[in-house]
Amino acid sequence: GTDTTDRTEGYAVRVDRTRGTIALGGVDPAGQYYAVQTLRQLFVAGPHKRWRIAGASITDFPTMRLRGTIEGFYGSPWTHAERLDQLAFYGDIKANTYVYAPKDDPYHRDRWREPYPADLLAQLGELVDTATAHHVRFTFALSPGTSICYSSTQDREALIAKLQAMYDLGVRAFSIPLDDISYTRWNCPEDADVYGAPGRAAAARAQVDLLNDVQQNFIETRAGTWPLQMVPTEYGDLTDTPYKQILRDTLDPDILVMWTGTDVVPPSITVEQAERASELFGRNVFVWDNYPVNDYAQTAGRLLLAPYDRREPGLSDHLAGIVSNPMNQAAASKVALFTIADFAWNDRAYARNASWRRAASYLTGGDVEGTKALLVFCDLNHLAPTFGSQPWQPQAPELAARISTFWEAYERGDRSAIPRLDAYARRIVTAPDTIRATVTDRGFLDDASNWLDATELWGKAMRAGLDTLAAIRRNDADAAQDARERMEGFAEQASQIRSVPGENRVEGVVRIGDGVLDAFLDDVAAEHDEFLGLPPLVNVSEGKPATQISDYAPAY
Ligand code: LOG
Repeated sequence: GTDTTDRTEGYAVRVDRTRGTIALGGVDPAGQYYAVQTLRQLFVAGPHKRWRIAGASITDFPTMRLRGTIEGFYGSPWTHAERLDQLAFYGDIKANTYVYAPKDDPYHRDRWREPYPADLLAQLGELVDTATAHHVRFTFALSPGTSICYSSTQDREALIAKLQAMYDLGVRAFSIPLDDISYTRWNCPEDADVYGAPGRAAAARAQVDLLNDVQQNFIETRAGTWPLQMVPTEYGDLTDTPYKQILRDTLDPDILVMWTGTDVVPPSITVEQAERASELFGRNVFVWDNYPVNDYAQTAGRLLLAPYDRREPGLSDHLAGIVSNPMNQAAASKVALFTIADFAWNDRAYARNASWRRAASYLTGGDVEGTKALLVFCDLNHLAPTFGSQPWQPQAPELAARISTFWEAYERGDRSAIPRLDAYARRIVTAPDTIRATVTDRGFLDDASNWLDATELWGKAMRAGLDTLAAIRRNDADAAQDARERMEGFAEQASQIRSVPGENRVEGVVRIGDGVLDAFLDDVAAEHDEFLGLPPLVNVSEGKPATQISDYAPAY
């Protein structure tokens, strides 16, 4: 028999090959829906256009209650079509939450008091219905913090009216984010009379007053609603402060509090940190994970395509859930989102590489060559920056490992070194065409277009670099010179490709395998210089890292 489960959103599937039967059962409507999603994954294409399925016995349920995304970035908000596509995707990956909080929707933040015009309201209504159809909770967020007068009845009424309009559309989950606002000055003189001189403790009192009011007099008096969510102004640290004390002691215990980890973009999240955050806020925190968001300076010119990582198994015991803040490019975010949904579903069973492969396979509709090509491409876009200079995920780990193996073999005089790395360089060159032929998601191809173009050129530069080394080994000076010029030509062309205006919030030269692939080309150039009898260049910048050509001088 197949075990059943009583866990929320749980389900069981049994495929009995001898009897020729398939049985599905869900604890609740979401569980039934997830049983079908899993069943779809079990079918594989067989010969003669027939589908095949193996025997299976599955009992499954999510470890985290809330899983999904928060569209919470700065810069170009997702389009209506992108949002509809995302909501369907969340159903496929068993994510149940979408928080609508785009910083640059004026009606969400800057002009929060103003009602949505009819056309935008109609679109939001369509999102709500689509979300519901995929068992996703459309969560409407309103961010009044830049201008609200907490003690003003008029402002409270404007806020409730805005939420009510969304309730009337069918929204049953709400959030009041108070991130990225000043909490050491008031927006109106009256707040000083009611809550005291401006400061962090007074800000906490004012925020709690507003949020408890919304929870008790809006949420609790409307049928079918979920508990209110909020983002504290102190969302990214573990320091106890009067602000956090007041939240923990006086914020209605039903209200969910978000937390981004120990930084805005944390290098990791441990169980101990989550436990501490939950202690500080007096409830299991709801993680807003700033990955793969690419709206800050360090992400200029980047797509972030690494799998979710360095979030410790066991987090599910201390969190209300995890939502990802994705990239301005919705479809390109799917690689990361697929893996984040995996982690949130079952953190203890999460395996980053397996999840990454399945994400690539999903995007190519199971095409084997396409999946491999996509993983080569994702490896070249693996770097995940933090707000500091140190990335939390390294660039191109697969390529870096192959290059370091290559140099060892090359120095040893191993004749297979060049052809072996060249085979991988050829995969880099052909990956873009293969991806364009196999990835079924048009949005992904659009989002990634410039990165695909750059990948082909960097791959060609790498192959020309390997030609340079092969010519050096043959002592063929003309061929070496010619290959080096081709290498530099391709690299130069690749360096001209920039991000699409209006997409990456911080525009820049498209980054592909940077620090790894370009470093390889530099090393090839150095080998060639040596072959020509030119003196090697040394860093003369007095011990500091060399950052410009003038930091280098020939060593005589
Ligand atoms: C913003 C967020 C932004 C992110 C990354 C939170 C809670 N708020 O520093 O809107 O996308 O950083 O730049 C943020 O993370 N503030």
